Amino acid sequence: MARRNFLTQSGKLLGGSLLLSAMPMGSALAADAAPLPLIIDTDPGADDVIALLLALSARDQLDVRALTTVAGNVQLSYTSRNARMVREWANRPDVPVYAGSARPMLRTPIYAAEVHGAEGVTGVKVFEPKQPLAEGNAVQYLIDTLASAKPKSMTIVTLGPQTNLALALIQNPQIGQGIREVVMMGGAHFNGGNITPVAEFNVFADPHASDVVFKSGLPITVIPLDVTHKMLTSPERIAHLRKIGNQAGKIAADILDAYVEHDIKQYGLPGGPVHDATTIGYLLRPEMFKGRMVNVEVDTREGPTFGQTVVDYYHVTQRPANARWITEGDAQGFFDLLATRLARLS
Ligand SMILES: [Ca+2]
Repeated sequence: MARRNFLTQSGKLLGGSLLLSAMPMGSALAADAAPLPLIIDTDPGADDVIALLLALSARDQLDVRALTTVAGNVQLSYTSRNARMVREWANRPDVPVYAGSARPMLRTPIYAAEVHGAEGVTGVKVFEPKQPLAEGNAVQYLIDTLASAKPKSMTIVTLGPQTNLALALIQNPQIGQGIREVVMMGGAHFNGGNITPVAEFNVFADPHASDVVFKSGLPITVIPLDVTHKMLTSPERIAHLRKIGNQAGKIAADILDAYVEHDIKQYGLPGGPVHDATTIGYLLRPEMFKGRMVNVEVDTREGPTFGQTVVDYYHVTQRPANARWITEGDAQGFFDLLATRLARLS
């Protein structure tokens, strides 16, 4: 983003004030603002695929500089291949894909193949994409990019375990200067967990990494299970995607038809959540979501609460707020947005 645009955008948000430190958390951009520069860290993952299609379809609002991959839903070789696959589906050869961490920081690796399929994507045929990975590691890419970025200019979206971002912050804490906001899918409070009774998968898969992120002092917005489990597919919503009639709509519908089956059975829900895509929905239409500033701590102790996000929702401690915790979203608005956006792809 050009310096001039950045100032113009800030000026609008702040009623003429250029006090960037006073910029509200959340990603509310003026409709005519320059596209938001961002990096998406991801572990595709069926819902990651929908999220990436949505993000890559929104060139007018999101300036996706790179996809960085991490082991999570499946092993790194699959998440990296799947990210390149989505890039090809979305016809975005301009977006580099960097492979990152193959293992979490400390814990034993875990995967979620029973939800996402052995190779990470449900319902569609996987293939080897033509375009290769970018040279270099995702962690180094984050360090190099964020250390030299304009102050508070880059949004980092994490859709999987936060290993890459945590390692980058450990190796060079100065990179925080370039970050406008971290928007993460992860955590659970009111909803309960989806991998243990209290832990959500992304945080449970690398709690030490999320602990680093929550203690970083960076502006953080969290899209937890509390909201994603309220924004569910329905047969009509999936049919609407299929009716778009293009490749992206068919892929999304095929993936979701297979992916939501597990959640509908497991949780007795009328439809399935599309966790990661909800996060991109928040970036595109933040006014559709509600939440509050809270203190979040991650339990990194071995035991039944390992990987739990401990959320002080009612401010019963004096711990300072370190994140915006989203609890409500406009489900129909989100699925309408998804259909409108995917119609722009081929
Ligand atoms: Ca994911």
